Order: sequence, then C-alpha cells, then structure tokens
Amino acid sequence: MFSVLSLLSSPPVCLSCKQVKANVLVLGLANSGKTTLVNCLMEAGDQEVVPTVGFSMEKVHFDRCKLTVIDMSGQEKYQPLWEMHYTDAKALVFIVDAANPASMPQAAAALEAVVAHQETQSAEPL
Ligand SMILES: Nc1nc2c(ncn2[C@@H]2O[C@H](COP(=O)(O)OP(=O)(O)O)[C@@H](O)[C@H]2O)c(=O)[nH]1
Ligand SMILES: [Mg+2]
Repeated sequence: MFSVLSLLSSPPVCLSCKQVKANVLVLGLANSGKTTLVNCLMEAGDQEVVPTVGFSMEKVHFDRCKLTVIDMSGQEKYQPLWEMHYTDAKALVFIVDAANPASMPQAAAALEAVVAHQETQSAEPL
C-alpha cells in the first residue's frame, strides 16, 4: 500500500491561535486500505474495518493542526461522490494497493480522472 499526497492549496491559518485547519480527502479503489490508514492516523489500532458506505469523517489533531479526514468509499457506485469534496479539500491522498497488481489499471484510471478534474488543477503532486 502507498499513497500519493497532493496539496490543493495552502491550509488556512487562524492568526490569533496559529491553528491550521484543513480537510484531507482520502481516495482510492475499494479495499485499497483507505480506512485502515485513517484508523492508523486516529491511533485506532487494529480494529476491524468494515466497507465504507458513501464516506466517513474523522477529526485528527497533530499539534496545532486540526485535520478533518474524509474517508471516501472506493466502490464504483460511490466514486461520483468524490468530486463533491474537491473544493473544500486542502490535501488529497490517493491510496493504491501495491499488493494487488491486477487492480493497477483501474486504480490508474480512477487517479487520472481525479487529476483531470477542473477542481484539482491547482494541486501539486508530492
Ligand atoms: N496485509 C495488509 N492488509 C491491509 C492493509 N491495508 C488494509 N488491509 C486490509 O485490506 C482490507 C480492506 O481495507 P480497508 O481499509 O477497508 O480498505 P478501503 O475499502 O480502501 O477502506 C481489510 O481487510 C484490511 O485489513 C495493508 O497494508 N496490508
Ligand atoms: Mg473504507
């Protein structure tokens, strides 16, 4: 499993408290490991993961950074929902299951559709 992180724009900073708030969108095919990664960020340990329906949202705090992590379902019928979150996302993580080479063409097509979308044109792939 690996991820490609792409910053869509600089995260907004609250000048009085110097806190950074940002939405992070987690995308990828179904079963690529998105929810497992989010659980790791949440330090939720090895809890059992169940298929994500639509999306789920988690709050993650790193020091002064408050992230809202939006874990999208990768099922084909839910992929059209991804674009609804592009505008508000400051970063986008695309998860690929490196242990499943057969899924690569489909993953590549999904990622190409993401980067071709007009709302992601200002993104800088990392
Ligand atoms: N071996 C292994 N299994 C993983 C890894 N990441 C996720 N999984 C398993 O892959 C399955 C799908 O993971 P999940 O996080 O639900 O994928 P999602 O559909 O992208 O959210 C689950 O059974 C996970 O336990 C990993 O890095 N290594
Ligand atoms: Mg999931």
